Amino acid sequence: MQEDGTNPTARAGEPRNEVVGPLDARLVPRYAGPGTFARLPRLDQVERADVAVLGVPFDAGTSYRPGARFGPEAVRQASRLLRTAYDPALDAEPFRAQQVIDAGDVSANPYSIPEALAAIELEVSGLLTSGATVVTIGGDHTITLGALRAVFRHSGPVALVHFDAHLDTWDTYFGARVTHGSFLRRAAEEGLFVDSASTHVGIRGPLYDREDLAADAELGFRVVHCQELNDIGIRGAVERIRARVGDRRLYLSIDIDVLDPANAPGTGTPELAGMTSRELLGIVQGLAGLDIVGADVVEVAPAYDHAEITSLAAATVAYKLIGLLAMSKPGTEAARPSPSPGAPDVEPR
Ligand SMILES: [Mn+2]
Repeated sequence: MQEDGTNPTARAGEPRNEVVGPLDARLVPRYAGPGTFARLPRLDQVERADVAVLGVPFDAGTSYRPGARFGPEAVRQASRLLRTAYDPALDAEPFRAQQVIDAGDVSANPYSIPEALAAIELEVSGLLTSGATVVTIGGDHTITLGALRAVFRHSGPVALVHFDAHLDTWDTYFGARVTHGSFLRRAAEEGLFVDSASTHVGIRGPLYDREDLAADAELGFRVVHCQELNDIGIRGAVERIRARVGDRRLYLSIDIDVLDPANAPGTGTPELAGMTSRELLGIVQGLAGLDIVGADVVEVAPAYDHAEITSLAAATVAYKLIGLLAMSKPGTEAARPSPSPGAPDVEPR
């Protein structure tokens, strides 16, 4: 919105519904305008939201490089570069098919992981109750536990697809049970996901112990190891993930360190021989049509980034996630460029 109350958003031609989109980059330069994700409206500028982008600046769960607390702002800044209206790879209009907003940041206590997680859970729960699906921007990976708890309360146990170089199912660090390397074991103990439907994608690198993979498998996870992509490719990875998920509700958690350090240097625990950004986007796009009830992109640590490589990767992945949500929502057809002849009008949601 502009100060005079007019709305210079984001579309050529007539609005199809009441959705308030991002600023139109052909009218307001992408380096200008609000600092929200993709220059979207804020929650208080719309009546309701289908999708909320929520920042969680928090990094007290990190085990090596700190700094992911600055991730949400870096991802928002990098998201200015996105051309938002139409994604040909998905044939989707992510910000027209649904009302997407930037819900700001959770005020997460940097001195208390339990209090931070409670704040995250409360915030995500409130958004879910209001009818919005939440795409969380971290923050270190610990924050996913708060989001998963909220999604569990709202939707029950979900299938979990976890993109990461690391298992994140270790038991403790220095006696601490909730960290960015152990939150998934806590999530398993709490029954937050369906263990027979969950997959790690992109795992690689040396481990603390020979038994780590077996201990992880006992929690129900199956793994698409990063090295397997050499043989099975994007299509094979997508097939394996989709077969595991089935028609269950799905939570997608994407640690940006699943990318190779060349594609994402600005992260807390980089790991060599990772995915290319093309592979990651290809696999994520391959999950179109699944019933996504929550998602996050985490572990951008801007102090180690160069030329916004990592934050742009995270912003683009978040944009893809929002595109997937547009495709999994009833009413999507109304936002397609060419609705099939005779299709009934769909009310704005
Ligand atoms: Mn992780």
